Amino acid sequence: MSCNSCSTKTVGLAEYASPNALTWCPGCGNFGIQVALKQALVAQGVTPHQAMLCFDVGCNGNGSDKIDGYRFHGLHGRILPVAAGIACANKKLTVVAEAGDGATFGEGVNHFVHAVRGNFDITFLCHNNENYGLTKGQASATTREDVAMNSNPDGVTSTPIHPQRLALSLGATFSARIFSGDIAGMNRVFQAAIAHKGFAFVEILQNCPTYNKHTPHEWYQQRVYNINETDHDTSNRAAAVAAAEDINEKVATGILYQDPNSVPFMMRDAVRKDLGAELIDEVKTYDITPYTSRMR
Ligand SMILES: Cc1ncc(C[n+]2csc(CCOP(=O)(O)OP(=O)(O)O)c2C)c(N)n1
Repeated sequence: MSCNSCSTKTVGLAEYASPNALTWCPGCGNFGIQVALKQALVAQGVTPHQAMLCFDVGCNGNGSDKIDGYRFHGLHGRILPVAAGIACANKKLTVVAEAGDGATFGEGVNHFVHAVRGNFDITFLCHNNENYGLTKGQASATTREDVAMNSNPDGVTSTPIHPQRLALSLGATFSARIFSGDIAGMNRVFQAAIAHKGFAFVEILQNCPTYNKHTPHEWYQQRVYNINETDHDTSNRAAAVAAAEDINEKVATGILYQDPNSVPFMMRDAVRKDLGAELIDEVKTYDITPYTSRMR
């Protein structure tokens, strides 16, 4: 195993291995996502000591103890502020956050909005299986209209959130979409997201064989194509918005938009911009006894 101070050693997949058994349903998209994440971290030369993997609550979050490295398992919908705080405190870490569409566009939609605006230096993998998987198939904010779910047996009546439209309208500096059945594609996009300076939003179109019967693995397989193999200009936000629109017939995957001049949150702060020190280097010990003694 290599570490921050002995970076000459190369990292291997085995370093991210965990002895804990995976518990996802057979055929779940989470298996491929986890494999691709490990591959991308290794390809980027990120050791488990240099990675901070942050998990939300949900089926996706049940991967938190099935991979090695520094990990944090947060509350439902709340992983982005935790990950943002970590990225601000120690810029040397590669911070990856994972959450479901329920957490991201339901409970935590406010955090998503401000994480994009802040351009915190995080890779955010949003597992969009278009339902609340862990709690057994309720409709989420991305479940399509009229689709019947366990919470809505007569079909969803609310207008779904379109993740790419939302992210790009908020000024995302990196917005990508990829299919959980495409491990090579995920590896490629995850690597670009990890290397990006700022908030890298990766929406993963994830199949859920147990509760999402409307867009199964084969449905995506027949519709997705790699937009990065076309003449799409990833630095053109309007082109990205147009390319992202279709989620029904021909679904563009790959990097839709990337701002090549993205400046992450901590580098935008004039006070800290030229400081070599990290916030964690400035942590001091304070004697708070005088303040607490009155409480006795
Ligand atoms: C604030 C809050 N609301 C609801 C729950 C209950 N809950 C736990 S997991 C979950 C579903 C998770 O769905 P999603 O975020 O889409 O992730 P998935 O399981 O599909 O990967 C819910 C509703 C909770 N733990 N906390």
